[in-house]
Order: sequence, then structure tokens, then C-alpha cells
Amino acid sequence: MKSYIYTATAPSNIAFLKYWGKEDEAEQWPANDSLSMTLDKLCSVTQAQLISAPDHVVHLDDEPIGREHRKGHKIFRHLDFLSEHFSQKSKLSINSRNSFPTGCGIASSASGMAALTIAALAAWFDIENLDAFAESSISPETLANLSRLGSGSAGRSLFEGIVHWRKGTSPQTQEILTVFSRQHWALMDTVVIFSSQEKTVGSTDAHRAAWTSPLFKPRLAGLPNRCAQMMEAIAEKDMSRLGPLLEVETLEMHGVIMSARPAVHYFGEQTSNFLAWIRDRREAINLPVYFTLDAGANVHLIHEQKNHAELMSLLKQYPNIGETLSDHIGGGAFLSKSESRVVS
Ligand code: 2P0
Repeated sequence: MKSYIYTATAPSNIAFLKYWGKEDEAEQWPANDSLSMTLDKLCSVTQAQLISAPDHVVHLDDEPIGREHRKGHKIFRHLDFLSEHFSQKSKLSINSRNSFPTGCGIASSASGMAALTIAALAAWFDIENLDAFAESSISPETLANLSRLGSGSAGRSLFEGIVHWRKGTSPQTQEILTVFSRQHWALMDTVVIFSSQEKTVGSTDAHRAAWTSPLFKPRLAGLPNRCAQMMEAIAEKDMSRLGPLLEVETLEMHGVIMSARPAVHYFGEQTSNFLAWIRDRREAINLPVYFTLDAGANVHLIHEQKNHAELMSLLKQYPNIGETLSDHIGGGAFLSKSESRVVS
């Protein structure tokens, strides 16, 4: 009997306006809107295949991952949720890898959960490309909503370009959609790696603590205005307007994280020194490059493609600069189906 492999590719995304704090943790409803740039080559590639086995079989970068494995918990929980939601009893073989180096400190939960959702559903419903999902009454919005339940930021990874996740507390009132296509503005993200360590406090725990920060409610009150300003700056392709908004947003999110109980410090002296240096040097040479950070120590430098070469020359001047990874604004998730050479 023929057997098929369903391969989902989902890119990572970097938030301009951060999803930080949840209105409802069990349902994963965000406390605020977020705005992100979908990346291109930094992605997760996940293959799913139907198998006859008592449980799902999961491999990450060819390493077998069981239910009890530290990284396995979220993956199996999401597979269990999806199989129950769609009343699917068949088990899956899941094989996932990231295009970025393992342990380089780039978060893989957004791309990983988006790719897992698409690949698993494609295998269960025999779907060969993303357009064909609609014929199975699974719209892109439904796919994004299901990915979001695996990891909030994953819902944004399905879509191209600049993505707006409008908050809501039901699938009908929330919305995740592309607001600017990738062609609108040739943006890039150059990631400077300062830590390849796994986070000691995961995002989910830190999200929970957000409400204990005295800075959190004032932040929420100011975000609609910042979101509108960011959208205007992007519409006008005005980096000198977008950049300062990116930085204040990042520092405010980390201010919340550092002033919550328990307080978390996701970055230390190395990152801090670099942020001060890049601010100083870009003024000196008039280079429009601005930083943003995830819940981690690595610095994402947002810039236009035309400034990439000059940025790379500048970075060489930084003492002991670590690894850097550059990527472009991207086109969202992708799905394909192929015949397996191994007959099941
Ligand atoms: C974001 N981050 O908007 C923000 C900014 C990190 C910093 O979403 O608990 O892994 O799985 O929903 O999506 C990271 O949190 O958290 C995140 P869960 P997630 O990208």
C-alpha cells in the first residue's frame, strides 16, 4: 500500500509589537494585540506520516523524543489536543528539524508548533497543499487558531509579511492576518547570538507573571496607540519612525518581565553592552538599524535590505562578535505531499 509523507514548512517570526501576558492562560487568549514580521529561511520543517503504532513517534533533529522528554511534553500535548479535537485515532510519525542551528538560542516554538499543526492535520485528512485545506473546511484562520493553542506566537507564523494578531477571547473575535505583504518593504532581521543556552524560565511561566508587574497595566493602556503608530510607519516604509517604536516596545516588555514576581532577567551584561554600542554607532554613521529582543538574550537587528552590507561591516567592529544569522521578510507556511519510499 502506498504511504505518504506530508511536509510542512513554517517560518519563525519576530514580534515588533510583543505578545506578552495572557487574558486567559488555558485558552491562550493574549492580553494585547501583537504585530510581527514573518521570516523566510529561519524555519521548522516537519514531516508527518500515518503509522500503525500504539502512540505517536516523534523525532526532533533525528533524536527520538518521548512523552516524558523535556521537549516532548508540549509536542505530545498538542498532538493529543488535535487528535481529540478532530476525533482522529490514527497515530503519526513526526520528524521535525529547524533550519537554524539547534541550541543557537532562536526560539523554535512559533515555527515548530505551526509546522506541527499543519503537518499533523495534512496527514490525518490527506491534504496535499495549503490551498487544499479550505476544501476540507479548515480555513487558514482555523489553522492559525489551532497553532496558537500550541504556542501563542505560532498563529502568526502561517502568514506572510507583516502580521497583525488582533486580540479576542473567542475564535470569532480574534483575528490573525497579513497587513502588509512581503513585497511591501524589503525588511531584514539580523540576529546577533549572545546566548545559546536554553532559557531557565520558559515563556509560558513568564507570561503568567506579567500581571504582577506594576508596569503591565499602563503598558496595556498604551499599546493600541503604539500599534497604530507602528502600522503607519510600516505603511510609509519609514525606518526612522518604526525603529524607535521597536526599541521602546522591547525595553518596555523586558521592563515588565524584570519587574514581575518572580522577576526574570532574560539578558545580561553582554546584551546590554551591545545595545548601547549599536545605538551609539548607528548615530555616528547614520545607519538606520534598530534592535528588538524576544524573551531571550539574542539581539534582532531590524533593517532594510539596502543597509545589510553596511550593517555587517559595522558588526565586525564589535569586539568578539558571536554568530550572526540574517534573514528576510518571508512568505509564510508551505505544505507538500510526497510518496514514502518505505512501504508501511
Ligand atoms: C512574541 N514572545 O510576541 C513574544 C515576545 C516572546 C517575546 O510569544 O506560552 O512561546 O507558548 O503562548 O508564544 C513567546 O511566547 O508563549 C512569545 P506560549 P510563546 O513573539
